[in-house]
Amino acid sequence: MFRSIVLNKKKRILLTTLLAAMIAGSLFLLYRPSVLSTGAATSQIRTIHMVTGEFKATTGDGKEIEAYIWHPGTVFVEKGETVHLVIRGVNGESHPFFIEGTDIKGEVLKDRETRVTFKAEKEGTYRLICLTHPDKDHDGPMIAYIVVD
Ligand SMILES: [Cu+2]
Repeated sequence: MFRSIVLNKKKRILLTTLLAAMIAGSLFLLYRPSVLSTGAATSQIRTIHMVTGEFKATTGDGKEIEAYIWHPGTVFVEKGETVHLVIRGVNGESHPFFIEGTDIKGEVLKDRETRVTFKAEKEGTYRLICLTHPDKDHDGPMIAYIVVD
């Protein structure tokens, strides 16, 4: 009699613990941030978010200098992997661009998102170049590097 009560108590604790773990696991799967579901380990197409930014400074003699940028400036993609690049325009009105070595081109406008699909079968570094700000003489260089490895 005494023995069966002890066993039942152990089972109850075990069952309660198991149930709590299952509920916690279910809640995590239901409410985890969507950022966690875009990892490379899944078979889904990965989305890489970028924005346009701007650096500004004044030189010692009072001259204002600036450079537009893609942020992040370097992204990493697996060879043969398809990714969506979603680029939001924050600084600058318009950034027409192309990706060197591909036929991908587009334009990023302020407060808009531009989406392109990128896939490279060849390893290497692909430059995402803004045609308006390609170098320092045109408020750049606004160039991001897509490293395919
Ligand atoms: Cu630009």
